[in-house]
Amino acid sequence: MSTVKSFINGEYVGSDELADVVNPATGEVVNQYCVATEAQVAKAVSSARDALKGEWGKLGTQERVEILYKIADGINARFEEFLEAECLDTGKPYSLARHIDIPRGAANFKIFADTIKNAGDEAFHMATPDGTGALNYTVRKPKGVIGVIGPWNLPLLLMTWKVGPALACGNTVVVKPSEETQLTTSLLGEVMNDAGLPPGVFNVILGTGAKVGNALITNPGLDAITFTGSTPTGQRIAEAAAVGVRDSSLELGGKNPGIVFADCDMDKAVEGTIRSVFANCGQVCLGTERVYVERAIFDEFVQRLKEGAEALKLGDPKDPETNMGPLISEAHRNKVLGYYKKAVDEGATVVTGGGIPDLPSELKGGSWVEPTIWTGLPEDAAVVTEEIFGPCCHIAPFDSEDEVIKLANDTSYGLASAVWTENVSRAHRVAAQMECGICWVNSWFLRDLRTPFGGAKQSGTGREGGLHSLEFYTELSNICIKL
Ligand code: NAD
Ligand code: 6OD
Repeated sequence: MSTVKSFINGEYVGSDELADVVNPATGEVVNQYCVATEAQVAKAVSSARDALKGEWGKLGTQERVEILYKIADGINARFEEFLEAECLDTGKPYSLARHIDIPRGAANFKIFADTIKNAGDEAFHMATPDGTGALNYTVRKPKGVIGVIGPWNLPLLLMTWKVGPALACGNTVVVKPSEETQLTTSLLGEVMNDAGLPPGVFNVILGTGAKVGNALITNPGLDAITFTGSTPTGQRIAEAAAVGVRDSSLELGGKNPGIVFADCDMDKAVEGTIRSVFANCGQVCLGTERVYVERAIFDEFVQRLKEGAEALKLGDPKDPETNMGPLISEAHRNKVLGYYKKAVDEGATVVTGGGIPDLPSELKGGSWVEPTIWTGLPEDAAVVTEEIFGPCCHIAPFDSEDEVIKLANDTSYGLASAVWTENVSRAHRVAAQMECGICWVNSWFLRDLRTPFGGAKQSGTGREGGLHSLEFYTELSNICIKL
């Protein structure tokens, strides 16, 4: 058992208030963490501000790029340590974190180092009445001290997705990871020191959202806040950011549709939908929770999805055969099981699952639930409208393209959608009408990190990714020179 600490001004700092860290696969307390005090939150922000004015603020782009490369190499050099830490905190299968979370966590530093290195500046010649003209050109400056607040589902990946571009642009950061999953963010402090990042550029404060998160977002020393998490917390963060007219970037929840046309490649559609519903135990903001299937193939598709769900192997996260882990916590399991009950109360047909799986005794204390599929509910049922964030979906039939586009868009969220069809004209036509930030055709979770990422409607504001991240993390100045 170790004690996880905040990382402020290049040093690990403890506090007298300790909180337990539970392994969601077993329910055992595996670590403790020191809750950051109010003074430590303030110190993290002031250290980040001081660092802007120090050595870091004087580095050129190429020097920052070299440090970012070293950070990526540092994560890769300690790959197994990051992997163990992430899987202990989240309970996710090693096979998943080995291929997605940890490599992406490292890649986020390289990608944004390359983005800033290759970003051009705008320049415009303008006419003037005296005929000599003027030259306008833009200069990118760091925005300042950025508050980064992360969720627990892909902790390292989603935190570095923000910290990578923030540092690439010359900002300093104060990161508050989710109270459920702090190990990899805290560990990153050592990597930052080893990479030669000056003290105060990267700070981590540990604690709950209500206490430590709130102390951070209400600290006037932040220049902008970037957040990944639920829609209600996103609204609270936007309110806090409005004080002082600070910018915020919000990546929020989803209730994403999957649309399966009769002209799909059935094998691909089934395999892709299984992944999009059950990957990471359904705790992926981009995951599918509503599946619409054209009536001609409805029964076959439901049967095949049922077989796929029942073939998933739940168990020890270290076992390479395991492809589904537990939910993040007992509290989240209670929420998900509440939806499982509500679905039945509202008249669902339970195609598979709906309860707690029977697992070996050492896992019985964990937050496990069965992969679950329902049919037969009306569109206004709770499990069809509300984000559950668990391994479950409702499947409904549809009869026409126009009908399914309406059904898919009839939600207050707008994060992602997946369309399964082999008809290329239909693919373009339907994708263009999806009201969301990303629409996949015949795939899911396939992402070029240079593309814009974010949500429509209540799934968020702003876009990050590639050059779009630079827009959030830099303050653009125009210089106009009269020639
Ligand atoms: P959450 O909103 O409960 O918590 C996210 C973070 O916000 C945590 O670090 C938490 O401590 C902090 N927080 C909570 N209240 C706060 C407050 N008042 N002030 C400051 N910080 C506060 O979300 P979660 O349960 O960690 O994550 C699940 C949710 O995140 C789901 O809704 C999911 O869809 C969403 N999510 C979205 C994306 C995306 O990219 N759009 C990615 C992952 C997760
Ligand atoms: O791929 C990403 O950058 C990203 N933001 C993924 C979000 C996953 C949500 O759980």
